[in-house]
Amino acid sequence: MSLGAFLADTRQQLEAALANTLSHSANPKLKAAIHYSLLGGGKRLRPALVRAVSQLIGASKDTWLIPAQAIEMIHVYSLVHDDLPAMDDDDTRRGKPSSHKRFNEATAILVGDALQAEAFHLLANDSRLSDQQARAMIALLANHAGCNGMVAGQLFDLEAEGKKLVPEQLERLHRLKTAALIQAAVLMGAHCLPHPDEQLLSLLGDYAQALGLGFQITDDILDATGSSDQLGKPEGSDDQQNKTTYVSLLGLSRARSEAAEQIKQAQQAVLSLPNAEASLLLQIADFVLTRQL
Ligand code: GRG
Repeated sequence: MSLGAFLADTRQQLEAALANTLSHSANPKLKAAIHYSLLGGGKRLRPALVRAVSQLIGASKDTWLIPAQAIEMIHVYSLVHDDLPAMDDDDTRRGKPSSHKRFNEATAILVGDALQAEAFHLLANDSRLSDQQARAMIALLANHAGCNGMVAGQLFDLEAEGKKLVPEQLERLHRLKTAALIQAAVLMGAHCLPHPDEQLLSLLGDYAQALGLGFQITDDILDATGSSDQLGKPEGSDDQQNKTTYVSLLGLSRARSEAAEQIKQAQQAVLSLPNAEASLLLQIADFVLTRQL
């Protein structure tokens, strides 16, 4: 299957599963607001990573779907909260009004809260996962999303507004804010098999860290060079918020080389894997570098 077909098929299966999962919400307004936020586009990169890794290690066919939904829920909660006036204050996301613009701030906060709870609820209740697998995935996701991952990075990001960061500070911020969740996606994919090999986990962890940083540097380049129509959010928003980015720190040309370097490192980490399915991980890495949104 080509990467394009793989991504399209992953998106279709994921969205069908998410639509089904959402049908149980008790509050119609909450349900509508979650539906709007969760099913309104997006590349579905993290679910694709869960599936690609689960295929690579030969996990049974549909095991990826629950962790894929869970990680996308955490990702979408972070986008909804990130767009709020108290955070990045963005009016558009994925080419549409942000959730707090379409509904209101309180509803957008609650959408994020509900998605976070739902992600862990899904993992705790799936009969395809053994208790041990569910526990491993819950611990992984909580760790990478929370105090030692994305939330910690988000606060570093907010604290950095108007300050000039040095490269080490910028890297720490993005390893937490962006790369940690990408790493969680890859490692949850590995836990689709009941007892993943430690050496494999280590290689995949290296792949994901470099991929996550490459993803963020590319995001900074797109923010500086893309149009808002293309991005589905205002272009140049990092600049307007007076944030240090890889582009402001290194310049466009060196930022491009650094993104390419990280993607090369990600690919090298999985080149030693004996399985032809690793080619999907190599192609996803190329996609992260060459994407236009
Ligand atoms: C609010 C706890 C909390 C965290 C927010 C993810 C995040 C942290 C902020 C989003 C701001 C941002 C532009 C981060 C850079 C990298 C990133 C996560 C971009 C968005 O991810 P994509 O490109 O989005 O995968 P789609 O819409 O394709 O799912």
